[in-house]
Amino acid sequence: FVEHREVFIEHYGEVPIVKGSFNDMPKNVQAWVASKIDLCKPRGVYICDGSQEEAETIIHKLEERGTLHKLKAYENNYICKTDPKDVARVEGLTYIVSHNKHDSVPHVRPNTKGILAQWMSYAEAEKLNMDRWPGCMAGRMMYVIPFSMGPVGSPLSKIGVQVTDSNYVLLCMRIMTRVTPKVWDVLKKGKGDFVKCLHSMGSPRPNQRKVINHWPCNPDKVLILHYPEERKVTSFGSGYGGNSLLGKKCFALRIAGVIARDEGWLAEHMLIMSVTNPKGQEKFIAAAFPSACGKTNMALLTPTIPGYKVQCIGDDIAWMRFEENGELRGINPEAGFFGVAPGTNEKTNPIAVQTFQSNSIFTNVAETEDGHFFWEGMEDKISDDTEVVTWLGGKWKKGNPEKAAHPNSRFCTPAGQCPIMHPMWEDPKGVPISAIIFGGRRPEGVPLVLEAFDWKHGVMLGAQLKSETTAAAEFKGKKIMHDPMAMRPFIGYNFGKYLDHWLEVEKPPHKVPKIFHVNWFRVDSTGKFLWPGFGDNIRVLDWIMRRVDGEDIAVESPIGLLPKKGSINLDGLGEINWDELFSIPKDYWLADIKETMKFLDDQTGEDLPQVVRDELQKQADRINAM
Ligand code: GTP
Ligand code: SPV
Ligand code: MN
Repeated sequence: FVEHREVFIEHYGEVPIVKGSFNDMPKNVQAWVASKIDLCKPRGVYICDGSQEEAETIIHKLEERGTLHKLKAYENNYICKTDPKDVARVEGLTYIVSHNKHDSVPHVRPNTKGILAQWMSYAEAEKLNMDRWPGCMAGRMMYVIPFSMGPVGSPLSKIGVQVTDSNYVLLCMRIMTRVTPKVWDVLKKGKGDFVKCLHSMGSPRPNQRKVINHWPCNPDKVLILHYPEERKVTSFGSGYGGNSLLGKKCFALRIAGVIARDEGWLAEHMLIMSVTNPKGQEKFIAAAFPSACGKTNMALLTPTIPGYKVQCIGDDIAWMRFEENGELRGINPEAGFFGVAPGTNEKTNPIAVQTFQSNSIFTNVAETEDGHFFWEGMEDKISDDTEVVTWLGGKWKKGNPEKAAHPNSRFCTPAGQCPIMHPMWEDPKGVPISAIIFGGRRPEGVPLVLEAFDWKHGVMLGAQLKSETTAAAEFKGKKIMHDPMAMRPFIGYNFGKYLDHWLEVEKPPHKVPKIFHVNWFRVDSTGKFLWPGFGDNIRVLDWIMRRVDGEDIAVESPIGLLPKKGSINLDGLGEINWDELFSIPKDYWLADIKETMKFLDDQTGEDLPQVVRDELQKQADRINAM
């Protein structure tokens, strides 16, 4: 029987096409895949269809090999542990390649290391690639993954094809994007444009490096390159999330950001949610917080005050464009959540917990002896003598000071399983956005919420965004870092031009939303959070919605419009120190604005829009006059 089937197997040269049909792919995809077969020399090519059977076959194989481990307390939930050297995005090895350097990065001031994207020349990229790609898939299968960012065939959606030698990546891409051969038809009917996404773990057989946790990778040679001019990404050496699921940050933010600039729309690191108040009035809100600063939690928020309803459109990435009638409409280009596990529990985020009860992949979490996932924040779920196996494979019990799960451990779960997805979450037209929120982890000085005076001031507030570093990237320890627009790691072109683009969308007939800034993370002198956060953030959203409706509940301050005392519903919260939560210490803000002006001047030099410079100066003058 097997022999009989062999007859129907296509070949590309010597390389068998073990699944799918090479000839069914559009001609330009065939040509691109062929060139990658020639380059990477896999032992076979597997053209994916995204089906359930396909996933089951792969999962079964990975279970046998030990890469995946079934969590026996659930249906179809699996743990995957990576090589401990491959646990987060690597910003330092992520570059934009372009012919003209300043298409990609701003003119930084002399002796300044630019941190708003890194540029690499074509010549340098070619040299580094030659040392990596030839033969890098030897002995491995090459998976060809057709995917759509956004609903298949919708006018706002974009198509990608990822070639990878990682079947973990295939399984996660299948959750995070729409993987389907229908993509071929869309390409054949349309202009045929697709984003080329090439990925390899960089670990050909026989293995050159010891494989740890059945997770081949090549940490010494990680290199993530974006070629916006060619709508192309190449990612080598890492299998982890944002480094390897190329539809996500590489395509949907860095490459799409450039497409968005060219076509007049916005690709942002934002959640989109809907809030309905007790009067039945609904508003859609987009919010940009840096990595691991609360987007997933806010997008899935369970309101603590009665009568409010929250529904989710997306938790990480928003593509937004202005319609002819001036309305800003946004879609979530993704199909799943790749969310931070630690801190997620039935109290903080019950909706996420319901969502990942099945069909999910957990990376670098711990496991209890009875087959439940476990991580920091779930201590209530286990007893003192429950045995836990940590993400590193060690034995662990409650009270052990080590971390059971990696701080950047993640759940990968289908958005369609989330009980509060909005009925319009896959609507090709998107949803109308009436407020944009920026925020970060600011233990000191920054009030719970403020409103920008206008669009220009709001863009400046976004540009000055800062946050404490988290485990989502390679930075060690906690320090306050600039993360303008929550996009520092995800910018695909000159950040000064990016700010210009934001400023330019304010023109007739565009109705620009109000812009706000929030901070859930301010602490008191003992280090305790001043604000309970999570479900109680609905109280701040309620204030924001009332401001969008023009209610007279704000007072001017040097840094923006603050809530009038008592205008945020604090019913049932117990002790909240309003004055401390909203104080704006003059010394702090003077130092902060000075530092921010220097940062933006150093980092964007002559590319910083004059409007932003003026807004910073006006803010500094207001603070000085306090
Ligand atoms: P990425 O997926 O990395 O882009 O992150 P994200 O912005 O979606 O962050 P996420 O919602 O996953 O939150 C990250 C961490 O912040 C989790 O450990 C949460 O428990 C914590 N967190 C989220 N919201 C709040 C809040 O309102 N208050 C406090 N104190 N912590 C929060
Ligand atoms: C982030 O780091 O912002 C994430 C996770 O959402 S990753 O997909 O790894 O980028
Ligand atoms: Mn993110």
